[in-house]
Amino acid sequence: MQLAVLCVVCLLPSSLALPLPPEAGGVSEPQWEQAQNYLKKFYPYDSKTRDGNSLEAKLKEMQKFFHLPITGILNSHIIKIMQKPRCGMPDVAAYSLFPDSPKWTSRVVTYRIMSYTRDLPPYKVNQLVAKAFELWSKEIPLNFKRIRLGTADIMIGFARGAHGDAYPFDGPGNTLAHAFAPGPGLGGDAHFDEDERWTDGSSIGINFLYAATHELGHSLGLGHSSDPNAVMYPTYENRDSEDFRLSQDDIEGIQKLYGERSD
Ligand SMILES: [Ca+2]
Ligand SMILES: [Zn+2]
Ligand SMILES: [Zn+2]
Repeated sequence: MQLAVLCVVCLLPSSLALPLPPEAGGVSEPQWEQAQNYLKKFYPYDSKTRDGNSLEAKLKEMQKFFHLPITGILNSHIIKIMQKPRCGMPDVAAYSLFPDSPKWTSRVVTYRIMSYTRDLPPYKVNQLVAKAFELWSKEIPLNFKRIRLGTADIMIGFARGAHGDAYPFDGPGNTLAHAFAPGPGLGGDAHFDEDERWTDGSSIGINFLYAATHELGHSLGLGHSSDPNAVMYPTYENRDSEDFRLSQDDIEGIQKLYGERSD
């Protein structure tokens, strides 16, 4: 399971060099802690550079990803980005660690919704998940079929805290959801933090259609994009749910994996 393998690497704290350079002053102790945790979590491991595992290198990776000046120095602007609610998957191009980009090989991919949120009626969740799949399937020659029993390729659910995989959720805010790249078992599965307040756009909260479209992008094999207009951008931005759609960057990414839909 590709992401599990990746995260075994990222969860080895002993291999991390501490701390950031002394210029990193001007941030409070809790912010410093938060920054270290953020960088360890979302910039887990870079096999390409020799010092890719130092916090300074991770900070530079993050600055590059967010199109900021690459200084390796922590400041209040970066802290602000770190405090935004976001997806729980790392920003490093995870799949580039492996020779083959994982993808589904059958033309029909099944999904099952295992558990629901108390924030939305179940029929609404079903509708929004179907819509999220449709946004992707419009662009690629894959069809998604919902099943109600048994094991589906993509198992979808809401959970809080520790929920049976190696990536416990963290209460309200910060990590909103995560999903696994295509593969057997946990592969393709998408989990949403039940400690968030989920909305269909009609009230305050995290837009579930947006989050579902993003997570299903991972379920189909896409990593994060550094294009702020992309659905696959890692931080959550409030979007208009009415004319919400994939960006050109998302479409190019998914078609690179699966090709174009011909009908
Ligand atoms: Ca959370
Ligand atoms: Zn993500
Ligand atoms: Zn999970």
